Amino acid sequence: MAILEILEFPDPRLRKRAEPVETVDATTMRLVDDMFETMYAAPGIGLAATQVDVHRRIIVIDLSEEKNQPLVLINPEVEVLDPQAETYDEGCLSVPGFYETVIRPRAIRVTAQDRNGEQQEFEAEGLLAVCVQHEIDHLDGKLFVDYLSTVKRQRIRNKLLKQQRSKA
Ligand code: QAP
Ligand code: CO
Repeated sequence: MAILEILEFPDPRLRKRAEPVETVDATTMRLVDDMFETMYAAPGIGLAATQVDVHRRIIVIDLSEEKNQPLVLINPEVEVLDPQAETYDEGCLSVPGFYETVIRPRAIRVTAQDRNGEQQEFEAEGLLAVCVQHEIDHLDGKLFVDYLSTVKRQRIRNKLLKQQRSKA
C-alpha cells in the first residue's frame, strides 16, 4: 500500500472530469486500497480519485470513529429523494484548513459498484449524503469552494497559493 499525493486547490488537474471504470480489476483494487491509506493518514472522511490525480470514477468514504467502515463507490450515480436544502460546514483534503457552509439536497439514493465490482444501492441523508455529493462533485471537476461567493473563493485561493509557494 502507499500514501498518494493529494492535489490542492487551485491545481487545474482538480478540474478534470473522471471517466467511468470499465472493469473493476486488480489495478482498481490497489488504487482503492491506496486511497483508503491516504485518506486515513490525512485524516479525512472522504476522498475521490481525482484528488490523487487519477481521473476515474472512484470514491472512498469512512465516517466511522474507529475507521473500520470503509465504503467504496465505483461509477456512482445519485438520485435526489428530497430536494429540501440542508446546510453543512464542509471541508476538503484538497482545500486544507478551510471550512465553509454549503447547501445541498438533504436526501439521496446512491447506486454504485463496490470494491468487487458488485452493484450496491442505498439511501443516504445527513453527513453521508453530504459526503457522497461532495465526492461525486470531485469526479465532475467541481469543488465545494465553487458554491461560495467569488470573493470568498479568491481569498481561499490566494491563501493556499501562498502556503504552497512557501512549501515548495
Ligand atoms: C469531504 O473531507 C466532506 O481542511 C471530506 O486541514 C467534508 O475528509 C464531506 C480535512 C465535510 C462532508 C463534510 C480537511 C483534513 C479533511 C482539512 C475531508 C484539513 C484536514 C476533509
Ligand atoms: Co473534497
